[in-house]
Amino acid sequence: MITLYDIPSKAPGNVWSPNTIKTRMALQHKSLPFKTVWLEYPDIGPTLKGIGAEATSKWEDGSPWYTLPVIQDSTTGKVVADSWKIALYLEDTYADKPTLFPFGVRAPVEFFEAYFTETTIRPGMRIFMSETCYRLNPTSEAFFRRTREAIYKLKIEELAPPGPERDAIWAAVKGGFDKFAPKYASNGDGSLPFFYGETISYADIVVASYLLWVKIVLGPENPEWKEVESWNGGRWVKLIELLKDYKIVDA
Ligand SMILES: N[C@@H](CCC(=O)N[C@@H](CS)C(=O)NCC(=O)O)C(=O)O
Repeated sequence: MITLYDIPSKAPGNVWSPNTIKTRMALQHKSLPFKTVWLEYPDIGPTLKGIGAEATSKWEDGSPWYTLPVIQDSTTGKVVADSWKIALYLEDTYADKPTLFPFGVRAPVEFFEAYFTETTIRPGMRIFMSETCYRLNPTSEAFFRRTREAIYKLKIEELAPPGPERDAIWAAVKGGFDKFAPKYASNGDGSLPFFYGETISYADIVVASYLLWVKIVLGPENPEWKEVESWNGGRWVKLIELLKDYKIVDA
């Protein structure tokens, strides 16, 4: 059995993190059953150190920065950190299951993820970070607030206050999606929904995971999310709909 470590929230079903949603969807694409262990932010480092997970980055002071998702696979005894490394691990370890990387190639998907996040997500980080903070449970919220305020050198409330500053951030996010959408749709006659046309791959899981993050932290009825739904001919709602069988919330 695979154990997925994830971060809970006040959102229905707990799930919100784009990186752990990628792993949730990847596990389901491969039809691999898993169970979730929920960790509030302050417990991530100590717990992961305890199970021998690798840190994925470093804090400014050089100390290890532990992040989720992490999976622990009781069949192989392996502990894997980082959503991309987990996708590769699942692909290699469970090669007989449906592939996350059609044609056996990973590089196009790795480049795709980097391009997608840089173009569409990075411009909106101030909005997404503040909205994430408001959705976390109190102990996580306090940790997230302290660490992110230190990084941005601003109060969370100052990251994307309503008004012209926030409108400009949204305009940049929309500009990013307008640039990205025609490239994503450049297979066939432009109507095919996935990176590989009609075939779901890890690339589509990445896009859907970030969209679900935005939808969850804003809330499905939020006017800003409703705007996203209308962008690029409704392509993003359709994508989420096409991946709806990959249930991101535990049964
Ligand atoms: N490159 C990592 C990034 C993971 C990441 O940033 N995870 C966030 C949640 S979305 C986290 O666990 N942060 C813990 C912290 O900031 O202390 C991956 O793709 O898994």
